[in-house]
Amino acid sequence: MRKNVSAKTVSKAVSKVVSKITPKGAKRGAAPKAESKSSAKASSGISISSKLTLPKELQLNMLDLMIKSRVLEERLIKIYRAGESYFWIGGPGEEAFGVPLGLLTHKGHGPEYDYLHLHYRATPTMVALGMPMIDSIRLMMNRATDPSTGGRNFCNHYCFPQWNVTPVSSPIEVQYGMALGTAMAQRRRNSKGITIVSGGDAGTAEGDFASCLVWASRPGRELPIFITVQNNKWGISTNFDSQHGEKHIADRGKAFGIRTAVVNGNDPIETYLSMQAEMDYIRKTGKPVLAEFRVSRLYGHSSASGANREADICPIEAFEKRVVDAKAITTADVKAIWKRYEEESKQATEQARGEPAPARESIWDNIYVGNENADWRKF
Ligand SMILES: Cc1ncc(C[n+]2csc(CCOP(=O)(O)OP(=O)(O)O)c2C)c(N)n1
Ligand SMILES: [Mg+2]
Repeated sequence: MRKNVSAKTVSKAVSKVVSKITPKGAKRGAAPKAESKSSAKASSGISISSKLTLPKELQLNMLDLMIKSRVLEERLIKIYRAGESYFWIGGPGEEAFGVPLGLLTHKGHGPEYDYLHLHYRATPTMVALGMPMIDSIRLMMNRATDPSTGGRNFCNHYCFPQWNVTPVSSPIEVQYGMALGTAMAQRRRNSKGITIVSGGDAGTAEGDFASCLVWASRPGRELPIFITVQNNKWGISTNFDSQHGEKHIADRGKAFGIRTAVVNGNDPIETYLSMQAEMDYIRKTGKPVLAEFRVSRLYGHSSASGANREADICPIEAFEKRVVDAKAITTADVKAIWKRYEEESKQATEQARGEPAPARESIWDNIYVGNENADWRKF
């Protein structure tokens, strides 16, 4: 597949792009440098310090979507606290990763477009793809109107087949195995689309992750798959440093000949540029990339651990400061964005409150294809 592009041409082009976006003195694939004096320390140890840049409109669009996603997630937490939902888990702290991913995805239905195999912290990506706030709230409040699951699954388990967003799975890491399937279909058809898979650092201990590396990199049968890991340095309450002998999770790709990158996922500009280069490489060569994005986890693991704000670096605060300092926007205008989305989230909650819960009869809907064998009582 994609035989018209020689490996040499691609690697030349990519190194050109990479040298353009890599700050002086920094090595591609190396961890971002320690933060500047002015930036706050965090448990993730990753702050915004790069001098990279993007067009002003794109930066403001990213900021807007990051705020929208955060307001939405904080609304979901409030809904949980008000006793109007059972459980919360989500993506605050991953906005600088998720928003660029959504913006760079070729959105559509079928193998000519990108497939997304996401995990439960993917709200920023879904918001950037264009998911209305209310569709997340409907899922959170288990309404029949929830387009992802008809009110049957718990929050952030999105499923948007019209955008190739495959169902988020509660068992972690299985998406790395499933993603191989869409990548194989795309390879077979020599299609323009690529497959994107995301998940957490702790989950990479599972066999599905290793299977993904093996099957993505078979010589002569490489797959067009963007394997991403959001490393927040936690797996519930187990910390990264007590579990990983390797310095970077991405380094594991090297043993398979997979191209790798380690990216400051708290910096939306570095993330955007790096993703763009990696996704271009996959589209051109049909080969995989394993990229690790260092991110924050701002409200703990989930409502199971209290969902309280923690002292990790906030990628939005840092980005806001940067665009305001660059005079791309005023503080007052940023505040107005927060307010507008706050209002939208309240109205959406109000609307979802008035919508029906799933009917009893719908319990077997969407379980297996065409309900075949769905009802165990008929076995
Ligand atoms: C197969 C499986 N094992 C265990 C769990 C319980 N569990 C839910 S989230 C989680 C931690 C995942 O950590 P990580 O992969 O780093 O993702 P993060 O939550 O930090 O984004 C675990 C162990 C699960 N859902 N599925
Ligand atoms: Mg983690």
